[in-house]
Amino acid sequence: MKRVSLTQYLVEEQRQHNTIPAELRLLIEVVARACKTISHSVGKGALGDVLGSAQSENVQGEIQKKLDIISNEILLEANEWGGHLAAMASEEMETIHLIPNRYPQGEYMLLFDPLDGSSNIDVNVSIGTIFSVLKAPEGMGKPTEQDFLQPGVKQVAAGYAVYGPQTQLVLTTGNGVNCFTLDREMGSWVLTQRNMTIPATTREFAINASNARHWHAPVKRYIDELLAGSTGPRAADFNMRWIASMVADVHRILNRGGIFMYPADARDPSVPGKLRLMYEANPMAFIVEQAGGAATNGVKRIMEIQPEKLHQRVPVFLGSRDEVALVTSYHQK
Ligand code: AHM
Ligand code: MG
Repeated sequence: MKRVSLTQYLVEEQRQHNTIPAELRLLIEVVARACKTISHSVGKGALGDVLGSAQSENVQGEIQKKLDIISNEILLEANEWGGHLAAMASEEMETIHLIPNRYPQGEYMLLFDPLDGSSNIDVNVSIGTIFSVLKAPEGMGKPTEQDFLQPGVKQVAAGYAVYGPQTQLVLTTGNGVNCFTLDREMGSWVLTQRNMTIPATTREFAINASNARHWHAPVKRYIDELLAGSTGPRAADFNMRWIASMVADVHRILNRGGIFMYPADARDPSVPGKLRLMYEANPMAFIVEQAGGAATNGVKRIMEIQPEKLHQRVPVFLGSRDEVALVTSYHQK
């Protein structure tokens, strides 16, 4: 079979659909190259002295792991010089990162979670990088946090890399979802799955069930019905998976269907769920919708939420369309 590289795919997409201008192509290639470097560090583990905590906290008050910081640095450094970006934002940085004056400023804005699934780093379980690309607003001067606060429907590209048994890159530019596998010997990304699609129905769900006592009524009802199995109202047995790396859970759903949930719960009304809207939920929602799935916060489409803060959290229900519709309908009742 003829191998199609990431570069070739991007060039051909631009020729056929006009959706990936040269600057965006450069951006995607630079991010993909950074993910290659992160994958290399992840793969070294203890041999590269990259495991463990960094003795610092991020803006969300979470202890940072060494790899969180290393990955953040890799992405910043890789993306500063190309002239394709106006600014960047990251889970690991309190405010936005401007492009240094010595480099030209471009028209795109990049957001990322440099290393998602941090709790899995030290135990050799799949982790990933998530990214979202927006366009700078018309007539923007020096970029501010406000310029980033655009709803997910404005994303021009989104993707993630998953560092698992294989390193893969899943990408959308608004024309379907494609998956590239890193050829470690050649150092290149090779297109291995075209037009990934999520089946509308599923018998598999993902939620951290240790929070069950805090769930709100609609989530309780939905999960109780799934757990009741073939003798319950759903008249079917459901299987459960929870990796605690959103990237890995979403990757499974893209490959064989399923529903992923990280709901808000009764613990602290000022913290609606765990996942962040702008660099976790939105890019994943874009990918999932492009693969024929759905993504809501329980009430509305995630990508239509107007962000108010860079690090805003949001409840997440995403994956197979029929199940997302059902749990969303329980919230609306
Ligand atoms: P992180 O960005 O700090 O790694 O946190 C996000 C991760 C998601 O990947 C995952 O779905 C979730 O946190 C797991 O949370 P929990 O430990 O509560 O199960
Ligand atoms: Mg994360």
